[in-house]
Amino acid sequence: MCDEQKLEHLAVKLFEINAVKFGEFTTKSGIKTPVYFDLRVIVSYPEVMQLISNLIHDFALKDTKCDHLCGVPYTALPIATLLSVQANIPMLMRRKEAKAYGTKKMIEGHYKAGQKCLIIEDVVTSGSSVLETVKDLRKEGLVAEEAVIILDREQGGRQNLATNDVAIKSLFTMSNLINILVEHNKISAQMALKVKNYLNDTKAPAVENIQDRTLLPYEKRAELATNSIAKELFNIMATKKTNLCLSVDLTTTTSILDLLEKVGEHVCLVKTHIDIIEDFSADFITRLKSLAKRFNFLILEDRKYADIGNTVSLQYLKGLYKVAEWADCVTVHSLPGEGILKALNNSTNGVSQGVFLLAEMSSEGNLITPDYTEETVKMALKYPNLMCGFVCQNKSTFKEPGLIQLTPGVQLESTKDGLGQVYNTPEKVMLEKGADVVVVGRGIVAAKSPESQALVYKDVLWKNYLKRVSGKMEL
Ligand code: S5P
Repeated sequence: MCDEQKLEHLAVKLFEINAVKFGEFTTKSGIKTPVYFDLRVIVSYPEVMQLISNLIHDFALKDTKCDHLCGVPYTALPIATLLSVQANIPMLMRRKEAKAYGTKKMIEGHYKAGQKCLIIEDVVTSGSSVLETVKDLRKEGLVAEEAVIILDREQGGRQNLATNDVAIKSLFTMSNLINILVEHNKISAQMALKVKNYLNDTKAPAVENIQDRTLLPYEKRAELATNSIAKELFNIMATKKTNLCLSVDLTTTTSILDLLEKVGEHVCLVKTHIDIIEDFSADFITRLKSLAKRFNFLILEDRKYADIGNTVSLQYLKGLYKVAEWADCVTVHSLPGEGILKALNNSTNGVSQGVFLLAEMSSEGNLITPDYTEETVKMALKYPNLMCGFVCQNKSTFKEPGLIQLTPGVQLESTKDGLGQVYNTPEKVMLEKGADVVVVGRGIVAAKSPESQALVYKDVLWKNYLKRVSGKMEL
């Protein structure tokens, strides 16, 4: 039998075992429907199970590269199992509910973040069940972008899944299943028309968009980072339980070092403006580096380079400050074009370095446009080994989970500073604006007690981070 014939045979079989029924039915949600699917019954028919698994294998698995298969619970589980054995691709199992004791794991099996998982499902109507599984897989850092299904009811599921970056391949669409059944005299042309009209009139509701890097925990994102500094920063955040970056905008070396002695344990990153220091010396850098080591934080020089590649390379490597020798990462404008990234990429002979590209600014009336932001992100994605992430204000700016959103313009109370700076609250930047690392300057350095204020910021930021990765927040 050729595949076409096998499909026809399967369609007829599904009809004969009552896995697909025609008449007057009422769904769980109270909607009347002339067609009803119950593929749970197929477990009673080994021959049908075998047929489905062979067809999916030939149709979708033979030429697909994936590391795992995962069935959407429960109907697709036995099919996924058969396929896993047949194609020799390891399976993952998604729980429907977390265990009440022990690990809270939703995905069982051995896997690594970044691996690709193909989803298997029986019927797609709105796509919400596939999406539930995608969500849990993506929470583990797995790549879930493809689903193979037996039947697409053609009621909007394909589109709903596409908006969440999931492509589906189906053995049958409802229309071609109906056509086969008419051809084999299983249903009348009149019934076929009734079903087709019903499908046209009854679309499934749109589903939520879960395409959201901010739902992943930092330790998973560390595994997805392609730049070594970004990886280290994600890991520091996860171990120190802080995503606070202190902007030490002070003008003397002693004031900076004294402050870092007090707050170093609360921060993951220290941001400097090295050219505002009045008594800069090489000794300052030695002491700064030693604090970074002792308290386990990284150093970001906020130089905001914005010249042609050659000049930026000299500014980065030479001069009084020799930034390349001590800064783990630097901020860079995309304004001059790609040459600036090429120059930095070539500048450090394999020494770990990272770039945060400015895609948006916090200041009022800044001239960055949405097009500029989009082009900046595109430019950055060409340099995966160099890029730590973006200095930006919005979750939608980029979606790559291995990159970091560094968001300045944060204070507990004030909303502006009189010179154009605009502030958001820690809660807002974490829950609405997608910040990963949050930059606080004067909110801490100008406080009566910077030490206790740093702790306040660290705690409120971490509380909101936990809220968002636990999924217990409105998105
Ligand atoms: O858009 C931006 C980008 C940056 S890096 N807006 C900013 O405010 N910054 C920097 O973050 C700015 O240069 C300053 O060092 C810090 C914010 O300081 P604060 O005192 O307003 O919290």
